[in-house]
Amino acid sequence: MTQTAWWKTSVVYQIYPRSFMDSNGDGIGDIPGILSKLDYLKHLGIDVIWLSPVYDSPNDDNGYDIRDYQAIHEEFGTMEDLEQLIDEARKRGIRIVMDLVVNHTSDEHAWFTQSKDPTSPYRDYYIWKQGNPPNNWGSVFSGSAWERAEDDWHYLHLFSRKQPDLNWRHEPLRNDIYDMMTFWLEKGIGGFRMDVINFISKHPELPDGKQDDGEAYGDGSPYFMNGPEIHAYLQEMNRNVLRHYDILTVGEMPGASTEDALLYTDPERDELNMVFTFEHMDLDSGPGGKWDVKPLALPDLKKNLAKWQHALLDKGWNSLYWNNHDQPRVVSRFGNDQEYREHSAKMLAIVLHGLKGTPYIYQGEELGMTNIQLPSIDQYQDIETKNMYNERLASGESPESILQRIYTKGRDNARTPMQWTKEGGFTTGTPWLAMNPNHTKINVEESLANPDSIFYTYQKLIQMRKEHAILTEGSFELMLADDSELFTYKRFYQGETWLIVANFSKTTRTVTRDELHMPHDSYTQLIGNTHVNETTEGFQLAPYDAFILSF
Ligand code: TEU
Ligand code: CA
Repeated sequence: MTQTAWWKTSVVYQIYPRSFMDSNGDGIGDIPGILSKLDYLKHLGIDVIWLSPVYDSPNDDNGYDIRDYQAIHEEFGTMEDLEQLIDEARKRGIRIVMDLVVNHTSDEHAWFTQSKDPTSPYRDYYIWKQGNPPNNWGSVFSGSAWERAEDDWHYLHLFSRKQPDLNWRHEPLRNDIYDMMTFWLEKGIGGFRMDVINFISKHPELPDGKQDDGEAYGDGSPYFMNGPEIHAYLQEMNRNVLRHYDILTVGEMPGASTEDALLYTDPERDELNMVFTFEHMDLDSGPGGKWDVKPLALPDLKKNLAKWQHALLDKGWNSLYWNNHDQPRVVSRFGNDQEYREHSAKMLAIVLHGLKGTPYIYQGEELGMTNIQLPSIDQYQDIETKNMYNERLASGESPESILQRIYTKGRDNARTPMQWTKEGGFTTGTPWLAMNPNHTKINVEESLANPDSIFYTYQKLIQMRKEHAILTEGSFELMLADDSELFTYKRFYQGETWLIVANFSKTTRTVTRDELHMPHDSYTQLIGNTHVNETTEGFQLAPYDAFILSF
């Protein structure tokens, strides 16, 4: 038997550097700040840090618009700081995975400034079209996906106009990207998280997308998501770069189905280790997209996660996540951030970490950090949020109504500074984005002091993944798929069965052994946010109770 790959038994912790820890009082998190918190992360027990972009950037999209791939943003520190971070992390058994943003650059990247000249050798590094915009595509961040640069030329930008899309059909561009990746791998990093990597292959004819009545733009996604050359590019990247290193690779892939994911992650195809699916993140949106907010129906979530578990059970691999820097805080979203905040945060942790795959924790998730409600749009920083606000305001929607959408789905919910102490502890200055006022109660200091805190549930779940092969290897079966309150499933490995039971509701529930197809013998409780309570009626579940039993 071959040894299980290290990235299958690892737990990843995502750091959004701007919001993690500020070392010099300018209100912006930085690399020395991260260095000062490595022991905290070691104590939590994580194996890998995924660092959101720290590269030189004009910050139109907080670093996802890169001006220089081989330089560190001066707000974050220096290349020496980053090398020290890699070193100090390694000493603690932690690897650093870097964000790789190569669907687009900043419009201030030297490739793009040169590319504006039609005779430049860099012209074909981007997607330029003469005349009117060649199609009706809209940008993810509102408005057209085409920007007029000079005279009658337009360039494609699927995100902001300061994020022009790279032209992956052009081989010299691909080779430059591979060289840049090698530069980072030679520094000893542990891999890449690849930003919207399934967007890099555009349909060569750039056809119009479907445009609904009353919509200003069409939906180009069928022509740029999982496009015609995507597997060829990833296989080439693998041959040229990835396979020469023992690394973790995860592709961020909106619009990837389980069938796509199997192609991306089947080890025999030599592409990536795993992908981030968006399907479970889209279940509380209506047909109008993420801002068309609707309540989650629990069976949808269970069935979707189960579908992904089954699709990648024998071949390929799943990533597991509730949160990242683009998503609202899960305890506010799928849990209860009021009276059951701690209880439901632990429940969410147990449900996710019981699954097969590599779990990702987003900074502050281990504290049960919550969404924020800022009174005015002026206090928000995120470009997606601000553009959406202006677009809807112009179309006649009231500020109050738009703010409600932002409170539920806005990306700044995830980006408020990390809450270290009851005073805040993130900065001695003014934070770049408001700190959540609940830092007086929800913070690291308090969590570490309380043996019953959410932090220690995460710590234990991480530890369990190291000790029990069933979590990494075991098969999966969803129970009670249509129950709208309970999330229960089983894992099986070498004669052992684990039963994960969670009550996703404020209702008190009973569930019987028969309903759970559970033998009538003894069991051990491995973890929980409560002591399992079985009566002659069955298991008694208080609101948001969750536990794992083995038998
Ligand atoms: O996000 C990809 C993406 O598709 C986003 O539009 C995501 O769906 C959106 O934030 C949800 O509203 C990646 C990064 O994670 C994000 O931070 C960047 O803004 C984006 O790419 C562009 O680089
Ligand atoms: Ca700073």
